[in-house]
Amino acid sequence: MTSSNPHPKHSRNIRREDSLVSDEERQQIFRQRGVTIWLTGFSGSGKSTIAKALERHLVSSGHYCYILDGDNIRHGLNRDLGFTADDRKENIRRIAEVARLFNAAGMIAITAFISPYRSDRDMAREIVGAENFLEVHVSTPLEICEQRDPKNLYKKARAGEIQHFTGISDPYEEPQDPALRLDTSMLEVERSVTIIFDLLQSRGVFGDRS
Ligand code: ADX
Repeated sequence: MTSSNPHPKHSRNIRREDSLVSDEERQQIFRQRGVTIWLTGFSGSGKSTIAKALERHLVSSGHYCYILDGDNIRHGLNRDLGFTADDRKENIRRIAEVARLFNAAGMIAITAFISPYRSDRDMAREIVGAENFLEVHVSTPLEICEQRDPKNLYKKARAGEIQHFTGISDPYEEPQDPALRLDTSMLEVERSVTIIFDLLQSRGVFGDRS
């Protein structure tokens, strides 16, 4: 137990095991580096749509990736969490830990969570590792997200039937320096995918293969 351990009670008498397989070996097998594409933005901004189209494109071009999506993860791993600031923080912490494991396994993780708090996204960057963390702000304006209202949630939030709804009765803190900003009211989905793919290439994620 070290004094820097924030949870000494739960984490006594454990220590990390090193793998006999190096990151470099995994990168050679997968011919890619495991990174996390962290999509953040309002509900209805287009995060899931971009994530799915990007996953389709990456897999079609022979890459390994997997989507972690708010609505899906909240049915399983994070089914015990709601939407208070503390619960959102724990939601993001667990997702970041999962993304880190995916990356360590050689997989590209695409995450689609509102992740409204800057401090939580900073925590995610720290957990994943800044060198592997690409923050993408899906910056579609709130008015457009509310017009789209694909799940009728904005209507319910306006009517007071949902509390703490991001953009209506809860804050969204915009990223100050994201790797990309994509406004889906201005960009076709395929254009957004190309922009992210080009970013991955420029960051050397695919080595010299693509
Ligand atoms: S986050 O804030 O913790 O990152 P997350 O992305 O997991 O949120 O989940 C957001 C999804 O949960 C929304 O797309 C919406 O479908 C649903 N939802 C239900 N209640 C709320 C709420 N109060 N605020 C935001 N989204 C909500």
